[in-house]
Amino acid sequence: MSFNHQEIEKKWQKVWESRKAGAVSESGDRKNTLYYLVMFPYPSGSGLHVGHVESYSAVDMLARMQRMKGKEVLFPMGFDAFGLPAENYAIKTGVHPAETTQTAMETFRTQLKSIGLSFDWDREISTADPEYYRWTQWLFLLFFKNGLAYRAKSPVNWCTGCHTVLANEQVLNGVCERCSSEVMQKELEQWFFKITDFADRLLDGLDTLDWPDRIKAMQRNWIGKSEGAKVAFKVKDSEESIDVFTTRPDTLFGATYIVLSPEHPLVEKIAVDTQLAEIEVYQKEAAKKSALERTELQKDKTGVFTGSYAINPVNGEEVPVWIADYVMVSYGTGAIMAVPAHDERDFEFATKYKLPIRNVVESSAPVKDECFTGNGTVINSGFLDGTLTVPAKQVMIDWLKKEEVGQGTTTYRVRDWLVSRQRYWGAPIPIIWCEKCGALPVPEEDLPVLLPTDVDFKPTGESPLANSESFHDVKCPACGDDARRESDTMDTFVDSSWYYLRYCDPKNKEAFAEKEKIEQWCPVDLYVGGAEHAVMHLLYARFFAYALHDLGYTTYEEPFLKLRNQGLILGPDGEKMSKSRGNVVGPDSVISEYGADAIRLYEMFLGPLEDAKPWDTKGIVGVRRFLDRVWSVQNNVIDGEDADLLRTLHKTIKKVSSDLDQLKFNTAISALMVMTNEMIAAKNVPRNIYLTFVQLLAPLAPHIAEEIWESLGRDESIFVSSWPEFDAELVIDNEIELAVQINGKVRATITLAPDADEELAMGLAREDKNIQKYIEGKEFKKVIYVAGRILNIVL
Ligand code: ANZ
Ligand code: ZN
Repeated sequence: MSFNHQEIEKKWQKVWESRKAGAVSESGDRKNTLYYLVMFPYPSGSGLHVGHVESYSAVDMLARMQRMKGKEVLFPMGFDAFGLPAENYAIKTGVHPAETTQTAMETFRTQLKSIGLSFDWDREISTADPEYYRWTQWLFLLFFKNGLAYRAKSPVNWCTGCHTVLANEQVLNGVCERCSSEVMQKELEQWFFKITDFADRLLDGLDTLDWPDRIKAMQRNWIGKSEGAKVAFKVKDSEESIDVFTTRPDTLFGATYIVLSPEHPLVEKIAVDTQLAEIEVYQKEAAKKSALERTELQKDKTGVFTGSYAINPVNGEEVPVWIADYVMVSYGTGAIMAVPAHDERDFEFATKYKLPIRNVVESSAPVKDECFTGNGTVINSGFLDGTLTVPAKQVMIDWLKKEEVGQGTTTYRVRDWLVSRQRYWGAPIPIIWCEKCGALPVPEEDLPVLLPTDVDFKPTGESPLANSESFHDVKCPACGDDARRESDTMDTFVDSSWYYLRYCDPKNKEAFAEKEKIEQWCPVDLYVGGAEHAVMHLLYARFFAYALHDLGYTTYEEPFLKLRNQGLILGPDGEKMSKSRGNVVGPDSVISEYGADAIRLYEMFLGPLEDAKPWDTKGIVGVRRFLDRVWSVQNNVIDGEDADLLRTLHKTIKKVSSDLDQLKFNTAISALMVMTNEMIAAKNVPRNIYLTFVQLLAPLAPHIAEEIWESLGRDESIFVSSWPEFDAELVIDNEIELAVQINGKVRATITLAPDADEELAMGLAREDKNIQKYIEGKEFKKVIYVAGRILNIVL
């Protein structure tokens, strides 16, 4: 017997919408609130995909259950609406991004509603809405006024396809993570956020979070803390001195040459005239290479001698200064002391250019390699001789400090976050440039700085906003002279770094969110989204949270206490879904054929939330059949009792509740399936048992649950009913398997009640053939029996 899902689902979606079923009461006790968040989607033209359905359904199920448990659950949805795809589409077709984004958001909204997700739709936000980006701009200015946003010239990543700079995080294996074009290094003036100020705290904070270990490890790596020393090498016959960063100050006596990165500002100052031409050619070549080509991928190290020498402070030795592109300008100090005997890169380089190699570490075990990178005893190193390398580091650091030629230091791999983009579809950076007064914040009352509509989007390398006169020309807010607006826009990751705060107070016109409302909900209790955001989004949002905390806007540092990543849903062929492979399954047709409840259950039933799992078209039929069976039980409802079913019910309550708490949706669904089979087998099902069962099903398959609930005469929504609790007595199993040991070794198992007495247990053991073999004719020394746990016969 089947039910008409189309009718039922539409009916309940309308009811929920008119009742504002996802809304929260703001007056609630903070202890009774939960904030459940899913990563908001980029409203792409192709609509919702099955991956969205997976994570949103999962969290919706939990939100619905928690509400039935009496919690106030904030569960909002919005759109990450700025970004390159809409802009690129506009370049191709001439349709304005605002228009395509609007259409896409409407499609998304309709699709999201069609799966019965209980979002609080009154809190919907769009990052491209001027009422939202006004506050993105305001936050930019807050950072600017507090020294956390600054403009600086530095070598940056330039995407040759997108014609814009990229953050380091957006460069994957040397190419643009979005368009896969080559990324070059360019020296440009750009806007940065001072994420490096927080590096240590962002690292330590990870220890407090319930996040997947893999994500934490990626963040730790990205932040990349390295402890070592800075050492100054005076340049011979010059006032200059070169600071190097090393993690091995214990090998300072083994430094036989110095390498500057080709971009190092000292290169021009210290190189001898005759070397300049060759150096310039080399610098140009290096600029064309990506960071990866210069480091990991580089097979053959190259470099040029500057013609100058530096003095090793520890022994007064003169060592040649080279430039080489295996040294990166933006790491450490952009200069190294090369210790070829103990560093592989230096070894390779020294071998090629016939530079001296001096062994200063002796390994306790015999080593064959000419280059020994491990720890051992320091040799050929004056006052360090005989010391083990690890303590020698500190001895050397103390010496450097005493001689005032160096100090211990910590370096991080993470760079400040480059936030400016030379593209159109983003929030304009709210700065005014005046020749006299410099960079000034747009006065607060003039926010938002609206995106002009009269611009040519074509990426030229310059920001499209620069060619809009109406936008560009402005008076200086300080002196009133002619000035110009900053024409770069912000990286869209800025928009998504604070959106969860706006949900707390989405209509506020005076502030990005009132502190009290933030307090009411934040930090987020559970955050679910794709693992691809491991570094960028999650690191940036954490930086925002720390900064806002320090500036007094919040009382917590970490924004997302618990994080889970949904696994990829693969195509039916087991490959990643992609248009080019033709294996993309869209949710719409599944919903119309089998229903929203079916797709929700089905995606959760595919496997554990965090695993990758292939779409299985046959599986959906099975899930739908399960719902039909649940539906059919209505016809067999009686007013009566059934002790066996009651026991099953209570075990199911226990299992479903604990599985959902642990995000084990697939096993919760299995338990419901098992119970359904029992109800069908029982023929007659007591009304209360069935109703309670339907309550358990409700968070997972909300439409059918509401419908059954109503048709059995309940007039309030099932979602205002209370989540069932199990009776501890009823979940105790009637019988268990108990291991029988002979002298501590398990020889058989017997089946009995968990509270059976020793006499019964021994009786059963004596009946067992296996046990009989062991005990025949023997005398028992001792019998150890703990009901429900163990029976051990000692002979
Ligand atoms: C001397 C030395 C001796 C080094 C030795 C290593 C082994 P991590 O651990 O990644 O922080 N280095 C420093 N700055 C660099 C730059 N801008 N580009 C490329 N390499 C750079 O690596 C730190 C080590 O990488 C530093 O310690 C330095 O080489 C090199 F037996 O100094 B070492
Ligand atoms: Zn001025």
